Amino acid sequence: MKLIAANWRRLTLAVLTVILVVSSFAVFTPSASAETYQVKLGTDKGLLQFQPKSLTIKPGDTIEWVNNKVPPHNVVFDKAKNPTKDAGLAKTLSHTKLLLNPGQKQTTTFPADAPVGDYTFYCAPHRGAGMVGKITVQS
Ligand SMILES: [Cu+2]
Repeated sequence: MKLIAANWRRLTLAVLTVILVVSSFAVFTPSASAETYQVKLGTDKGLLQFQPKSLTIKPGDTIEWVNNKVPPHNVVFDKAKNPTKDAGLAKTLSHTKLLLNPGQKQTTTFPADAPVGDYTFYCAPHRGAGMVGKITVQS
């Protein structure tokens, strides 16, 4: 009888351990709702444009900027062309440092409370050449 009790206790412990391990995975697995999108700086064909030029995302999503052809490039969000004309937000979304080498990456994560609407961004050296893009945030 003692032996059965000891085995039962050991089994209970094993089951509890499995439950703990499985539930910790559930807690630490990031939620599947936030997405990451890639935007190339300079098209594959060597045009002075973002590829893609426009993108629709949700608050909390991330843009990965990948320096591609005809550098240098940067990413500047226009402080006058976002839903609430928020200069501070435009600044935090921007990467003004010029990327010189193909393959360099930067990321911009839109805050979970980012206002919905259109956000215009440009590449400072090539703005005049039309290197302008738009992120549309939808709820
Ligand atoms: Cu550029």
